[in-house]
Amino acid sequence: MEEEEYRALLITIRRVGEDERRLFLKESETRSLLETLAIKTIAHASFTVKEINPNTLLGPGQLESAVEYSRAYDINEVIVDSFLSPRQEKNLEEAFGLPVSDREALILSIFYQKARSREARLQIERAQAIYMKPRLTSREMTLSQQRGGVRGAKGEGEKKLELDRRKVDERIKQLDRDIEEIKKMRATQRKSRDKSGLFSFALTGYTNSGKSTILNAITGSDVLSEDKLFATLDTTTRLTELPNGQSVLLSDTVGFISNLPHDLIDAFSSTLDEALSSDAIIIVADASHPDIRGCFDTTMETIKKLGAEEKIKLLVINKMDQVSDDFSLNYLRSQNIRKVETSFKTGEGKEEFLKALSEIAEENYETNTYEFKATDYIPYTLFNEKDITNIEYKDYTVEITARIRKEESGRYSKLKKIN
Ligand SMILES: Nc1nc2c(ncn2[C@@H]2O[C@H](COP(=O)(O)OP(=O)(O)OP(=O)(O)O)[C@@H](O)[C@H]2O)c(=O)[nH]1
Ligand SMILES: [Mg+2]
Repeated sequence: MEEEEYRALLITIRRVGEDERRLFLKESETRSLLETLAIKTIAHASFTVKEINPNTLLGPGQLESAVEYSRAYDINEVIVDSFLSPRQEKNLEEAFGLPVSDREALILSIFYQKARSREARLQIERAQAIYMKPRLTSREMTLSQQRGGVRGAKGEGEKKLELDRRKVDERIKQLDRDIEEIKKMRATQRKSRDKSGLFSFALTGYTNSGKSTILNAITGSDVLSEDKLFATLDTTTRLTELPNGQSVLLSDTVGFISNLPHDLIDAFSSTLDEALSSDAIIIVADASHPDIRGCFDTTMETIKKLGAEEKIKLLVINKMDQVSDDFSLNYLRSQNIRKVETSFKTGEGKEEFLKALSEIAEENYETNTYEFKATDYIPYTLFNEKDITNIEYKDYTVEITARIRKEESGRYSKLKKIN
């Protein structure tokens, strides 16, 4: 059987006095989200509201014309480009006689489709469950069951949840336990990774900025990279050797988006924690994006929320082959962060990027010489063989010169440092 065509009416809300350009950018982003989900936007209605109606979002006259619209265009799903309360959603579904999805549902649905690893799947299922819970009591069974059939924006999650709140609670608890398990495993992995003493970088930034492309170009891995929002959700970490011979770790992370639902930030916090526990954060910005500033601000806010601001060490201004707006580009150029300008399409700036990584990693090392008694063997065991650059045996003492990580200098504090 052919898959049912998905014909959506997109409703956007304009607040009186809202910035026109911002609104336009927000709308085009929503269209990209819909494209990613392969949803056809058949009609688009935009309503200016003075005050949001707590019951129906739109005013009564506006709602009436929106419903007429949906009939005229033979729409089978309504998408509202805002966040709806469960009550608003229920009332709108009744008025339209159709499933209604909001921005959160769209993003959840994309995440659901793209999640690959078990952890990402558990996290997204948990976010869906939390999203659906307050919506289950108020919803009429008939509509929800119907929706199960439509490839609705809320996707499979709803079918799986079975419309019972108590079951949802149990499921959330189970998911929490499973996620906790994985977190423990990750922590163990991380410990062994830390022991390796390798310096690590996390690539972060707005969705579609080029993070996966950079990981692939540098490490020769083959993470999915495509011109869609949220192409990759999973954290991938690869070992790579920099031109100065130093081995470092580079991780790709889930992209950010403005108005990312809270549950989702929570949901992905363990994945993000993992990435942000890297030694340094690289922000990748897309110089061809129509809203450079908005993307950068969202990225900064999200990193701040995650408490990792101090780790930001490099801003990569990527897609320089496609710069659209020099004025906004200056916003990036004026940031007080070390910068490189690149195009990972043409290869421009790749060398500088690698050089920046070497220097950032290098800043975290120092080379010291320690002296200790020749009869004392314990100090030897403190050093990794590969870190030792020189050993001198004197009559009664030994002098070891080693390259150590600054943050680990405490380990050597009992030894006498002679330069
Ligand atoms: N023109 C141009 N396109 C680029 C450049 N770098 C990456 N792209 C393209 O931008 C799109 C997104 O790249 P990705 O690497 O998937 O971006 P991402 O940041 O990983 O995105 P998400 O995983 O969705 O968060 C792809 O179509 C890339 O081919 C560049 O320097 N110039
Ligand atoms: Mg990616």
